[in-house]
Order: sequence, then structure tokens, then C-alpha cells
Amino acid sequence: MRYKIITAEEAASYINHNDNVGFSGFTASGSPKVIPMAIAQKAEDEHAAGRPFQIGMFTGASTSDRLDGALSRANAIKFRTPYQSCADMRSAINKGSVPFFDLHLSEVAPKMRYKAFGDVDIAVIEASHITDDGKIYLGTGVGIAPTVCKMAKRIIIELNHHLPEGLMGFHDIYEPLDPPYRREVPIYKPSDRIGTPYVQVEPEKIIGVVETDLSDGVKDFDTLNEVTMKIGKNVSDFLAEQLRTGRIPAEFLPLQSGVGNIANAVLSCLGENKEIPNFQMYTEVVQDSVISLMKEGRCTFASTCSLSISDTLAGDVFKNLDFYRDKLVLRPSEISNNPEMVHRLGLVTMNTAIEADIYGNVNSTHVCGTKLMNGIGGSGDFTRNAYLSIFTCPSVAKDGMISSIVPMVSHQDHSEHSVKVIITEWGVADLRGKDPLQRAELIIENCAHPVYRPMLRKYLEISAKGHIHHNLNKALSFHEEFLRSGDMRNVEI
Ligand code: 0RQ
Repeated sequence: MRYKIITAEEAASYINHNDNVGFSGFTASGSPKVIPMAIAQKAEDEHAAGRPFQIGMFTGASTSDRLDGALSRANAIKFRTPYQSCADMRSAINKGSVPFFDLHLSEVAPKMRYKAFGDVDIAVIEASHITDDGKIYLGTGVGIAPTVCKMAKRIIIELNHHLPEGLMGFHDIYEPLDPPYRREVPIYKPSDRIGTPYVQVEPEKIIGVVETDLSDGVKDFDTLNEVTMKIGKNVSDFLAEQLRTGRIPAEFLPLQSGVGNIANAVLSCLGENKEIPNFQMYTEVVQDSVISLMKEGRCTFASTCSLSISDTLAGDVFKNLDFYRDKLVLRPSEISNNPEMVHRLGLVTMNTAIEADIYGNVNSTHVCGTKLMNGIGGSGDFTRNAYLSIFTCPSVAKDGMISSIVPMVSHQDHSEHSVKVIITEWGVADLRGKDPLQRAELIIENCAHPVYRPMLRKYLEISAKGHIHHNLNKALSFHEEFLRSGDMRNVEI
């Protein structure tokens, strides 16, 4: 190999205070694993010596505790975008010690190329294989790797020997031309390949290679509980009915599914419903349930940005890569989440809400309007451009002390104009073609928890009447009550 093998500490020595660093990966999958921890150690050493050390961080999406956790605990971040799901990073953002810019994931790479966020000084990229002529074969997540490799002045590789040779060929790396030269992205079905299986860089930019042998460290999912099972069943019954009534074509449409336990449960239930035909996915994250559905022949193809599967399952998948070779493609987030494709392919999108209001506005990101949970992720890329956009959530959180259906969302990510269906464990509110009051009735009667229905009805009674009914003094009273007494059930309308 023409490249210099270096230690993680040597790699960190190339990273300076104020540098902007672009990382590969999407979720823990494909994210670098040892260099970030060495950067965190360097930050701690520099701070102990009385010197400043903070970097700007660009990633594809969330990463892992080895990256977001280590760097946030070391107070090593001057800027972070676009999405995170790490407890320590979340806490630092909510304390105001990490400036965080929450961005639609499809937009990160193009906006970086348009110079919205400044230069990229260095790229830290996990690879399964590299060649002397600068071909980088990535790991289980792509994210913004092609763009940060192109923009960065220097590149450091984490060559992860845990990743099997057979992973070569799963990636389809493609970067569109920027305006005014942009043409259509020529994907007409989820399995179309339009790029190369590697990221091509100038080999001179690679200043060193750090060797590792580590798994992505994705934990097992929670087992399905009664509530998530009911939500999953409601989604699959609803989609089956849409097929029966011709509102979804008989050939069915590709699915997108968000992250987390609910998304995992919804997919499992779809697989079990005999009325749902075998399906394809055009999505950003393939979780454990998709792999099971592929084995059963229910999911026949998935285009994704990351293979975000638990370590337990990854061992099995890596041993049987030939089975998955014609069933999976890994794309950059700019393509996996591209609004053009979401619209053209006619995706049925399924994402999770933190809360929804009685008119169909959805909050995916901020608890009680202030505390960031994870970020908007890809939910906006998919929802706004979908053939049919669905949001799911349990009707209550924190043992019933929080209603997920509220009079007015405390933060808005997806508007009533983009959200077409809301589904909880109680039922389905199909909001298409309904005026605001019809929507409110459907959401209260079909989706809200029975304990909260009388309070929501009362809210409507005391609201000012217009096209939409609201009482601006009481619109956030559920949230105020939760902040006051810790239980929304005490709210007095
Ligand atoms: O808290 O972790 O303390 O138990 O939120 O909620 O019900 O386990 O659901 O794991 O699917 O996450 C919206 C956060 C849901 C996620 C969100 C609390 C609840 C629990 C998690 P605990 P659940 P999930 C593609 C799409 C935005 C990005 C997106 C998300 C925790 O799905 O980040 O869609 N979505 N990306 O108790 C207070 C409420 C609450 C609440 C739930 N109303 N108030 N807390 N919780 N509702 C993927 C990517 O973009 C990479």
C-alpha cells in the first residue's frame, strides 16, 4: 500500500483547533471509530495545557458514542450539523455549549458544496478497502463521504478490517452536478445503479491510514411491545385498505421507513400482513427488521444510505453477503434522501412524531418546544415529497403523563400541508381532503388516548372560530401543565 500507516494519535495530530472536519458514515454505521476518540483526547490535553481546541463537525446523520459522545464530553465541538442521537451530545446542545444546525439530511452535501458552511479542512473516512490509485471502498454507511472527500484538503482513512472484502460492490457513489448544470438524477426504480462502487480521490490527499478492527456497535432493538405492535398493525391494515380501494396502485409503491423502535415494529407488521405484496424500499436506514423481511422474501430490494443493523445480525449478514448482493445498494444521503427521487418513485413514507396537533402539524424534534431530541433527519426530505406521508407515534409518552396529540405543537417540523396520515395505537386519521375541523375530529377520536379526548374536545369548544379554531391563551396549556406538575392529565382547559 502506498499510504503511510499511522496511529489514531498521529491522525489526531493533523487536526488543528478551528478545523472543519467531515466524517463518513450514517448512524454508527460507517462512522470512524478510533480517530474521533484520539481527537477528543487531544482536545482534553490541549484544554489542560490552557490552549483552545474545538472543531467543526459535518456528518451524514447521527454517529456513535465513539464520535459524538467522545467529542462532546471533551468539549471539542465549535459547530455540529446535521443530526445526532447521542445522550451527551444532546445534553451539550440543550445546555447551549454545542452550536447545532438541524438540517434536512439530503441538503447537507449540496449545501456544503455551495459553501454555506465554510471549507472542509480534513475528512476522516472509514473504509473497507483502498487502492493505490485513490479508490476508497466505504463501510456500512455512506452519508456525505463523497462530498467531504472532494472538498477536504486532506483525508485520513480508518481502514476497518472487521468489514468483509465482500462489501465491495454494494455502494453506488454518485454526486450530481451543481446548478446551473444540474440534470435529472437518472434513478427510475430503487435498484437502478448510476455511479461507481467507490469514492475516487486524488491519492496525494490521503495523508495516512489508521487500521482498526471494530464493529459498528449497533445495539439490539427493543422487543415489540403491545403498543408498537398495535401501531404496526394499524399501519399495515391501512395500507392494505389503500391497495384494495386503488388509492395505492396494485403494483404497490416503494416504502421509506424512519429509525427507532416504532419504525422497526411497523416494518415487522407489514411483513406479516398477507394483503401487502412483496415490496421494495427507497430509504435512508436499513434496520434489523428489513434484513428479516429480505430473508423471508417479503422485501425484495432496499436502496439505503446505511446498513444500520445490530452487531448480532451483522455477523450473519457479513457471512452471507452474496445473498444480499442483488437486494441492497448503499447510496450517499444526497441521493438516498433526494426529493426528486422521493417524488418520482412515489414513496409511501413512514416516520415517527414526538407529537402531532389536532390539525396535523408534526413536531419530530423538540420536547416541549425547547429540548432537542435528535433532529429532523430525513423525515422532511421524505414527507414533503411523498406519494403518501404517514406519521406514527404512541398516543402517550412517559406512562401517560404526556399526550402525543396536543392542541398546538410546541415546535413544528412538518406542516399540516405535508402530513397526510397520522396513526397511533388507537387508530388512523386520514387527513387527505379534510378541512381543519374535520381533521381535528378524526385525530381526536381516532388517534388521541381516551383519557385526553375530553380535554382536546373542550379545547375546541373554547377556541376562537375561524377556518382553524384556536384559543391562543390555551394552545400550549398541555405543555405548560407538564412543565408545572409533570403530568398533562392535570390540565384545566
Ligand atoms: O424517551 O428514550 O427516554 O424512553 O422520545 O421515543 O417512542 O421510543 O420512539 O425511538 O421511534 O423515536 C421522534 C425521537 C421517536 C425519532 C423520535 C420520548 C419517548 C422516548 C423516543 P426515552 P420512542 P422512537 C429517518 C427519519 C426524527 C428524525 C426522523 C426521531 C423517546 O423517530 O428522532 O424521523 N425522529 N428521521 O418517551 C416527550 C413527547 C414524546 C417524548 C416520545 N411527546 N414528549 N418525550 N417521547 N414522545 C432517520 C434518520 O433521519 C437518520
